[in-house]
Amino acid sequence: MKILVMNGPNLNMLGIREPALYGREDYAELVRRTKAKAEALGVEVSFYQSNHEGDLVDRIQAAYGQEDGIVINPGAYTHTSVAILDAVKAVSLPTVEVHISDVASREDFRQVSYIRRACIATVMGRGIDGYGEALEILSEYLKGRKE
Ligand code: CA2
Repeated sequence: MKILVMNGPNLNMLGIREPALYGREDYAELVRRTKAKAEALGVEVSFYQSNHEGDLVDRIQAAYGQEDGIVINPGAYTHTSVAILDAVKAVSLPTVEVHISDVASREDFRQVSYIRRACIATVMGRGIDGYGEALEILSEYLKGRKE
């Protein structure tokens, strides 16, 4: 089972500021911890981070026929991007949305998620461990579909 773990703009800057919102761990630690969880689940993972909307769309399209599912934190594009929503719909791969912070209790504009309607689940407010939780949800879902 192959899962793509994607991160949008500014998530490469994790750990640099705003620890109260996003924790003290950096992006490298997010990758390390999520890889460890993937190994425990017996899932193959690849990682992709970009600050550019079109590059995120390209990577989602490239997952078609190559990966079985997607875990995605689109960063600020969560709240604006119809293009990323359409890409996820186009490839029709089961997708879990992740947010490090609890977006539901933040500014109004962060409570809008375009991608959510194309996702099987959303994990938020669990820090970087939320990516591992998302992997777990997705691998259970994919196993259920194969049985
Ligand atoms: O909570 C999340 O995971 C977010 O997707 C993170 C995005 C934010 O725009 C979303 O509303 C919620 C921000 C990414 C990280 O931004 C940083 C800001 C300061 C220092 C380091 C990273």
